[in-house]
Amino acid sequence: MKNSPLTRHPGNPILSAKDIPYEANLVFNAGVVKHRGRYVMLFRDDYNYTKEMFDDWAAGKGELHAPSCRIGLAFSDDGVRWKPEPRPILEAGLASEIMGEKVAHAYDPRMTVIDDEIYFTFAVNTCAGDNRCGLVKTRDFRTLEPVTATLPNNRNVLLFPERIGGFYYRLERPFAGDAGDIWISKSPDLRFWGDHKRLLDRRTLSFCNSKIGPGAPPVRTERGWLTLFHTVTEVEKPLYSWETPYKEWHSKYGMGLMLLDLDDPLKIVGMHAEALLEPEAPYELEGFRGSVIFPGSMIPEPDGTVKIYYGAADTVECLATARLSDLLDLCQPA
Ligand code: BMA
Repeated sequence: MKNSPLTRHPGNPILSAKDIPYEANLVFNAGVVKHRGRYVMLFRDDYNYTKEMFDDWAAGKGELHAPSCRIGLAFSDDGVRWKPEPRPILEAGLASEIMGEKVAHAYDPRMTVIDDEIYFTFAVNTCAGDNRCGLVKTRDFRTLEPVTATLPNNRNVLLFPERIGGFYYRLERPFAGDAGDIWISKSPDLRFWGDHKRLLDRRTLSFCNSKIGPGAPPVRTERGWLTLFHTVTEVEKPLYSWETPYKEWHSKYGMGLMLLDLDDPLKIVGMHAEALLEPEAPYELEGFRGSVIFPGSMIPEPDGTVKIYYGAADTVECLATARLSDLLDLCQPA
């Protein structure tokens, strides 16, 4: 494999459908935090959506239908071995209440701890035909307190873990027309967001040719806020996907890395000039949508390493580790 400061965990995938005690077919795109001494994971569970369904359809035997997406919860003492809770925590019904309109799916959670409180964002597909992001606060994952929700179309939102100059900050990816850049905005109270600014223009990156989106909530380091994002490269040759021959898949997803100014996160102070991780392992290349790496969290550890959690092939959840100092050294002045 390519020379990278990242090490894929030998036990990958660290969570997949077989580990879930309720109906699950694709378990991926998780958000993870360390809170009060244990690791907490929210993961996306697509169910009622199997490879057999596509195989049967290709053999002229069955019908194709869309997946149902919901969000599950798991805990871990070491960040590697996970114990999923017996039930999902957020399905379309509750997501509709939170969003104030009927939604069909809840997916792609991103979690942040601020002042010892857990917040998470999640994407929804609305029955009106667009996508939005909700933000909730929770103590126990049983009661989800709605905080705010975005306009469409915006399904990638994540929070900084601290106020900066008295304001909360978030990264997001509004998605209109063919635009798909990373934006930053701020809020006095997590509800009302303003001073929006395009933070990273995808056209400035040499290692992708399509949209980008925020991936892991920023981590405070001595050199700046370190954050991961996802990048999309459209390729000519169809990539492996269960959907083929129904629909070809041409989008390769990778991981980018950048550093933002600690006091003024509207300034990019460092950028890794190439992808930090690209799909290469079998579990990243083969699945519902092969060649997809979708980062959702980066957790700094006391020994100077970080744990990076990412969804692979829209099918399983994986872990990679790196030395924080190696990642910082990769970020060249922007
Ligand atoms: C994005 C989102 C992600 C998914 C990715 C690749 O647009 O829908 O949930 O992992 O596409 O299919």
